[in-house]
Amino acid sequence: MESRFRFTAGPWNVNEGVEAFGPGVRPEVPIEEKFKKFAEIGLSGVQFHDDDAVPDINNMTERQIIDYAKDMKSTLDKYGLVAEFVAPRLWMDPRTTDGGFTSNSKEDYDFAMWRAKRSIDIARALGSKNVVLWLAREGTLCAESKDPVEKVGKLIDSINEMLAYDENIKILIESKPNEPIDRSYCPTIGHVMALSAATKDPARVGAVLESAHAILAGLDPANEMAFALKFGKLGSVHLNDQNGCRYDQDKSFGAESLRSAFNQIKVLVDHNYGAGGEMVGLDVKAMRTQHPDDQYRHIQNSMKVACMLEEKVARFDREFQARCIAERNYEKLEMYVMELLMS
Ligand code: GLO
Ligand code: MG
Repeated sequence: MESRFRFTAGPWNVNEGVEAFGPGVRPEVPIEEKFKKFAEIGLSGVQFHDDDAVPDINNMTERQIIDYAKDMKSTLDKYGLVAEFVAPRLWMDPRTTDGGFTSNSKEDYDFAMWRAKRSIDIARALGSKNVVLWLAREGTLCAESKDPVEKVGKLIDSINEMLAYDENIKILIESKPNEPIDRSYCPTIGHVMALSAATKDPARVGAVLESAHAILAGLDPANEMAFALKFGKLGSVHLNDQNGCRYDQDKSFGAESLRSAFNQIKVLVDHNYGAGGEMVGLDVKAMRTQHPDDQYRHIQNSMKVACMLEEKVARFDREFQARCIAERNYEKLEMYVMELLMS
């Protein structure tokens, strides 16, 4: 399918189906097989956690980590894929149980900074300028366990340290209001913009907006994208969908609300998203019921919906819209959108 966008996904988007109430139901797929399939279905790149790229990262020297990442880059090259970003996985290791940058333990904080710097090294080796911070456990389960003012300061200090470590790297913060913690210190794009402005080099600190995370925060994904776009700070998007305020679902893009999906694509198209090299991540999860022999379908479906919506955006009648606006006849405009989506 034709698209103005370059799509990506992470190795974690093809998984065994482990969840809180049951174990994996699909066999593990080797990373190279995922790359091969990603290329076949039309993705342009891969998103990485640091330990997706370098699985044994904790037991390797800094030199070994870089060399391993360079080999991973050769594997990517083989399939014509690029690395979109590297994200330190600061939520699995026992040393990140209380968070990384906002942990109450000094040793654990140091471990988080070590992983953040290794992520920068890995990004460089993979040929990417982006490090994504999904601040998974930066917040609280017990509100009284941390001083929120001090911890927001710690987030800013940590980002400053990363910016100082490499003068070319860009930090993209992925906002999310909750899960796995109860209350996050960086729940929305507005918070990301404020954090960015407070760092030593705001031009190098942007945002990743994930549709489901905006919905979990009770916000509109397209307007969250728009907010970051206005500040020139939308560095990536994670398109997916979510059925209201329940556990984080990472449903296929558009599967719950086509009109919301349409408006996300519309704001990206209208504001030339991608012109600066930004890519469109599909952070989607297959249903646990899905058989291993068709376990890329949720990614393919999401990409197909995005492309079909691009086509709807191209057909969106701007003159008709202008007339409706002039008449202040928004009922007419709304019905036009419904008909466009259903035609
Ligand atoms: C989880 C996040 C997660 C991140 C990924 C990259 O809710 O969406 O999938 O996007 O770890 O940082
Ligand atoms: Mg995400």
